Amino acid sequence: GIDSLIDELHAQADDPAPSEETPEVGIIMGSDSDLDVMAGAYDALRELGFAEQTEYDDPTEARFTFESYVVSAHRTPDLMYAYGETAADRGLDVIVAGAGGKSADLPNMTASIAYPLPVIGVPVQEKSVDSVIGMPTGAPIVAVDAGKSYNAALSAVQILGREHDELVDRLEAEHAELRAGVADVSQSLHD
Ligand code: RP5
Repeated sequence: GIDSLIDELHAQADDPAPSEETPEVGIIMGSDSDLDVMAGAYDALRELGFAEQTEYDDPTEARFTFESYVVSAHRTPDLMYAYGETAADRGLDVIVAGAGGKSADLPNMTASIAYPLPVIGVPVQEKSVDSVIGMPTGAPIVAVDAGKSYNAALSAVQILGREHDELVDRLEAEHAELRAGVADVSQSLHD
């Protein structure tokens, strides 16, 4: 249940695993109804060679991993607090947080609780944008446009790239493919 998950998060923060066994990226979302939109974040991470941590019995097999949880700011504020409060100590480097509706508070609250760990907010719908990005001075959040969870994950990997040259190489390779794709489309206009 929620209480045992909260206990588990605190236990991991108090006695963290070696960094090669902990996920770099945490994906959280307010409801499983956000999954369709948040799937873009999983896609981006997988394309860049990340694996979901739960897929591994031996977590050191995957060089880079992510974890994901449903955490509701309104239904489980205690879990949101525990997740944000323990994130850095548990070994996360960056959080991608999505929420929908007009009270899309999970990204902005998590950003404040986990500060100074970076949180990239994903408004699941257009009507969620103001709630995600409307933060007071001194309480920052980085956010993408509505639905752009793919870009949120790319930004998370850009942040990780400052510490891992390998990820910069992967981002550059992905970008080179995009460039080539534009050239192909452009050429096809003249075929
Ligand atoms: C938000 O409320 C969630 O992020 C979700 O987008 C929305 C509705 O949730 P459900 O009622 O579909 O679970 O906090």
